[in-house]
Amino acid sequence: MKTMHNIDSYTHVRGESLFVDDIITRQDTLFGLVFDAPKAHGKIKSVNYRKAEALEGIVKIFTYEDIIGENQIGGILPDEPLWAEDEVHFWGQPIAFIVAESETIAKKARQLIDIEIEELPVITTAKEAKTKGSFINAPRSFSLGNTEEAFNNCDYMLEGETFSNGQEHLYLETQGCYAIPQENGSIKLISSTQGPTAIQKIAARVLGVPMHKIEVDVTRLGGGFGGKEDQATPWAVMTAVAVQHLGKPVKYILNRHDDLRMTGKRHPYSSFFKIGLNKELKIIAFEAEFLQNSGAAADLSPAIAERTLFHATNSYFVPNVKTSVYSCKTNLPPNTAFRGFGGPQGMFVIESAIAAAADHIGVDKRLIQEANLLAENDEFSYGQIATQVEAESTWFSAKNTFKLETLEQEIIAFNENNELFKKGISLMPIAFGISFTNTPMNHARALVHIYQDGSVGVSTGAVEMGQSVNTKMLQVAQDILGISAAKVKLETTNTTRVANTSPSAASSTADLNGKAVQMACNALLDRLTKVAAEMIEEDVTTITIQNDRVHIHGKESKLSWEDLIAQAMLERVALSENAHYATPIINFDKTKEKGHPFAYHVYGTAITTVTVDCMRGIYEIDAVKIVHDFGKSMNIGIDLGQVEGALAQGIGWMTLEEIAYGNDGRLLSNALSTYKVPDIFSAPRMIETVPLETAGNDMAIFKSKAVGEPPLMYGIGTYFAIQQAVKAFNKKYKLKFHAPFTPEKVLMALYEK
Ligand code: LUZ
Ligand code: MOS
Repeated sequence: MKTMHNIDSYTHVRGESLFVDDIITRQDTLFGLVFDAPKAHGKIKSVNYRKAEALEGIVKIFTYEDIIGENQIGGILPDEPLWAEDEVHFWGQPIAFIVAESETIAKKARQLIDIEIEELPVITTAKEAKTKGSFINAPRSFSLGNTEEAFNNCDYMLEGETFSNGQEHLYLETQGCYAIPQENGSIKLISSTQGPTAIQKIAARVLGVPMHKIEVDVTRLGGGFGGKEDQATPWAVMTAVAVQHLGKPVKYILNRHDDLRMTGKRHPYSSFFKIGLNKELKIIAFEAEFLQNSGAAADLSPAIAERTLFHATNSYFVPNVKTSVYSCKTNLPPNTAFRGFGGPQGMFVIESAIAAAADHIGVDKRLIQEANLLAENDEFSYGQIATQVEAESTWFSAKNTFKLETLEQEIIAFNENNELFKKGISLMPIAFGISFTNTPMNHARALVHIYQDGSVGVSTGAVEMGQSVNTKMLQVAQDILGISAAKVKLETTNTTRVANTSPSAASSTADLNGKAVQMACNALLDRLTKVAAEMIEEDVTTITIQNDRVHIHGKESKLSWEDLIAQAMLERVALSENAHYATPIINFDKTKEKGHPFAYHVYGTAITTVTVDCMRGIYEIDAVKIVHDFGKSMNIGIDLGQVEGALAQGIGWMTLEEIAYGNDGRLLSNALSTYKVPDIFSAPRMIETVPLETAGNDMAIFKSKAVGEPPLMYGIGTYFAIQQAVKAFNKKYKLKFHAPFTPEKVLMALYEK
């Protein structure tokens, strides 16, 4: 299997990599700071900026009244102002933008702004929003077969309720943008965004200028995780408005507190399930109702709700399914994309339903899981027929490779011999659909230049956010052109070089942009082999390029890459190529809620073992052992890194990370002292990932399957392993499905009567 270091490693380690706040600023740069709502819901009676404006060094305080275009930043639905007008809908909602000669002055000014708000009732939970009929849009519903009839023929039927909390992205680099005026009213925005085109489009709308006046440039992000798919936009647009008025560069980098308070997170979900099984443990019917806590505006919530439905049956085949999802409007910051995009929330519910059923019937959870794994040609509830399914293969391979029965026996023995420590084990299979669920978003472009000295510059719509997509793009160019890595440079992601891009998201960035790079390089290669054929008087079909040299019948010739390029230049052959890729086959009909939305699925199975300290309620994750379907990995080092990172993030979501808002809508978990993320001590003591041997899938770049999001859901296994250990200590514990399973909750469960 191939591997190659992340091409950013060298500059990262030396502290030389450039992030937004590292860009050398112009001398006349001004600094921005948001003034945001100090209440979660209310009418703005008055805002008094006089004292703030009087401060020395304050240049201007911008409000909605300064907007020349539209005060509207909504992506999917037009329901979110850039700056509040007469009402606020969440604590932290931007109201004004202070621009000053320094950040310190802006901070002082912020404290001098007086605001009077007439408070309105605050909704913080999805359940309350549903009761009050507060929704973002109409609910969606998927169905297959007939659940009502099927429930009549079940031997077992269970109903239950689950909750999974939100999750803070905690990208190391906070949100921010540096905006620089150009000639004739053009503005360049250097932003930490997953979606450069989203910023260009929304900035143009708010400023009331054509998109060609706005250039967005992205070098790399210090992490995104979905938090910068839509929510990098407001800060960039604010700096752009300021530049439009002031004609000077404006920079705004959020400090951590402001970032935590003002940005949305993973959506908390309250869900209800009903599951029916027969004596053979086959799941005959499954119903679920998902209440998504969307926050105060749509943001990406409708798309995230949709993905919850797509993943509601995880990697199982269920013949009768009925699921619905409500995007509930609350007074929290608009919740947003987060690795998995609603999929993990859906999968947690069916895993909970299976756990509840197993407990009721008195069998191991894994027997029900195993009896229902998806097989070739099974139909998903949304109509796609499953092909190249690896649900059973990864499951049984994990069982065998990691000797599941031995592990189980060890756990039984350990639990018999220990009073105050108990172990638990769980299996967690995953199936994750690859493609934006919104079919029109599945496209990308690449622009490849071969310079006359033979060096190559590659531009794509992909944003590097630490996931190493640029390394993969470089590998594609290098592989197709047959040249060494040192000859290829990845350029910044810039809207003037690659336009109309989809965000780097949905685990699809390497596939979409990689296919475009592949197409561009193949077109160049075609032209170059013709030039070479003439130069060495050989038939073009015999010619390849490998290791920086032209080869004839696979044998090295005297003609070097450099000489070939020099000759192509003399012959006036085009050495640049722009290619466009759009995923074939995929489709989805929202009126029927049926189609074939995914290019393919990624599968895998994780076995998690944990030890619970039954005196204290704390726990350790002993090991997570995974068989994962990478297809044919084009860079196994990077892909294994993605699995481990995603797993840790999934474990954090399921165990430690507890977002808390007060009833007044104020974020309580507003610092790392009150919001715990996994560190080295809470990570599994051992992670072992074994790639499944498969043929790979042609819709994946070089048959190397998407890897960004799917492994996050292995973390769900931790919840059920802990639950099993708790049950081993306290037989009276009634299973609850309320994530995260924090040590406090574990302690209460251990001593529940
Ligand atoms: N973003 C998006 C995503 O806009 N559509 C998607 O389907 C998606 N899926 C996962 C992550 N981000
Ligand atoms: Mo995402 S959750 O921005 O792929």
